Amino acid sequence: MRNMTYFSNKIKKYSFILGISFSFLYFIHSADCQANGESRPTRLEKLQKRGYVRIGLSNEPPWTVIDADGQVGGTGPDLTHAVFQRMGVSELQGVLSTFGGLIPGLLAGRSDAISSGLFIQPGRCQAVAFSEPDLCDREAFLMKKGMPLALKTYRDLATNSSLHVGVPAGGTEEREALAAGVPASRLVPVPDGPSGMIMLLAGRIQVYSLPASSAQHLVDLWRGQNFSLVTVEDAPVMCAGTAFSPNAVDLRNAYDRVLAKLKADGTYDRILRAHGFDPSLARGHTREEFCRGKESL
Ligand code: 6CS
Repeated sequence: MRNMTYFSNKIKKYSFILGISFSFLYFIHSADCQANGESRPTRLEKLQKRGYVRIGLSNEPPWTVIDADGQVGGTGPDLTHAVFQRMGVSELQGVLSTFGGLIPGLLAGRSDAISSGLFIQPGRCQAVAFSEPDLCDREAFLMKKGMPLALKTYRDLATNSSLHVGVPAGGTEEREALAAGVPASRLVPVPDGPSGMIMLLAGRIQVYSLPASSAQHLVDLWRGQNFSLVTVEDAPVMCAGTAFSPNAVDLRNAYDRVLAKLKADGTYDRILRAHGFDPSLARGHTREEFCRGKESL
């Protein structure tokens, strides 16, 4: 018994001495690195060295577009690409996801940022670090032509109890509809635009609620099928930002600095106009306002 205690004390003593020695060596090494001007690379430096940035996105033209050959484009990715190119990261790779899977994918490290028209909202600001606002839009309702009801607001959807309303799965429209009093039992999650159109045609839903630019794109794509589009009157203009992991605020800040330069030199306006977005909407508004829960622009 005495031997056991003797050896245990010895082990404790030598562990303590070893611990102190390693800490000292680490301290000397760190001080040496600092003295030689070496420090741990920043997230941006790591991306610059790797040569590409991975962007989480859903396929929702004109916010995001994925060609038949897998090429990534659309307003968000084109803008994000321009920003990262100025930051010294030349290539942009897309990581396709459902809308609801974008934030979990970012937090799990499957992407370096989300550029998919993710609206800046108080709840999301708790989970990710948004850039300053980039793309803004109104909300719209898509319906088959000939809909006998005059539907202009989410409140109209709440009061017409026969309606089933399609909403992007994991998107803001579900939150807006619930807030206006539409019961969850009448909300139908829609995985993507074409599915929403088929659900409208089949009568599974009578209204499809989504951002106006996405709705217009679908109407153009399905022209001849007699869909009508209404701009929602009781929903604010929403603004999206590029989202980063909460551990990557340094990268987000570097991104914001370049985004501000592109807003000033005309590049931002050119990219947004090329995709039919209004560049004036985000101007003068901040992430801070939307994270606080700004009601309307
Ligand atoms: O951020 C959102 O919740 C929404 N943004 C877009 C571009 N489409 C779906 C979703 O509603």
